[in-house]
Amino acid sequence: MKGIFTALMCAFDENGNIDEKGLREIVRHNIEESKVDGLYVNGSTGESFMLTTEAKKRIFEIVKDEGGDQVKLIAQVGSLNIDEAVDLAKFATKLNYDAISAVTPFYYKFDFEEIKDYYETIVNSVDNNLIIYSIPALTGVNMNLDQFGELLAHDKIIGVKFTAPDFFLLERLRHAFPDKLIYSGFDEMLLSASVLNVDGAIGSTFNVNGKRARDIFELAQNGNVAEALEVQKVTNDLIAGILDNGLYQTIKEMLKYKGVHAGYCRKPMKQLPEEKVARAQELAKKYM
Ligand code: MN9
Repeated sequence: MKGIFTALMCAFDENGNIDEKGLREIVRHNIEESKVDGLYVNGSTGESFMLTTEAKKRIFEIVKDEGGDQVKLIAQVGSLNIDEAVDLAKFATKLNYDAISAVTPFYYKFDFEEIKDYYETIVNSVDNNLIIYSIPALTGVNMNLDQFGELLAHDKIIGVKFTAPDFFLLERLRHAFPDKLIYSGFDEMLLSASVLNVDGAIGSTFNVNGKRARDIFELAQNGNVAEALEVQKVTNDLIAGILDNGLYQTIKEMLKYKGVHAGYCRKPMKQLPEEKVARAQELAKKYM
């Protein structure tokens, strides 16, 4: 379960329906071109928090069918509706997903006892392992080292997708839990996380920049930090361009430029105006 995992995009048509052919092409592109070790399915990048349960299940099925035996698969099942989270965890486990993951419960400012109960309810409902998805900037949930420790004390809670710019906490976590899986979640900070000896990374930009991500991670692991920094610099020129132009829409337009039918983002995400589509195409031409 170590290595480079793409936070998988999903292709939607202009009405927001899953474009199955497009989704299959995105999976293939990640396996064949980005050459990643695994896929993180139905996370933020998959626009999962805007989808019905039925759509999430269909995506789990399609991705398993298309890529299942060639890469590791992690199913993000977190939801404010805990029954949905449990239902999805069971569904993905039945499909043989290698692990499940759940975002910290957000919006209602749950206390830690409630957060712990949420994770235990989900993980105890399945015969599978769980990776905590921590992304404080979007959820508003900040856990400290002791709280991570309380969750990670559970045998089946095997790791954390750490999407935060807090390298002090990341270092503390790494040293406190040498046997747990810690994944870097911000692609623009991959080198900084890699030198702290994370086990891998999960990122949206790996859909279009998977090889550079692997280079950064492996160069840093082998102590070639100066070389890794060169690759991170190019990567961050690309990521700055993507963020400036509209994150998910731009990645989709870049994929489309390469012949991958990545479709559109779901409302309320908006479509890119023509000049931004052109900008995305320039990025694809330059960096892919
Ligand atoms: O899964 C991603 N987070 C979100 C991790 O999309 C919210 C990252 O890969 C970022 O998209 C990326 C750009 O900031 O680092």
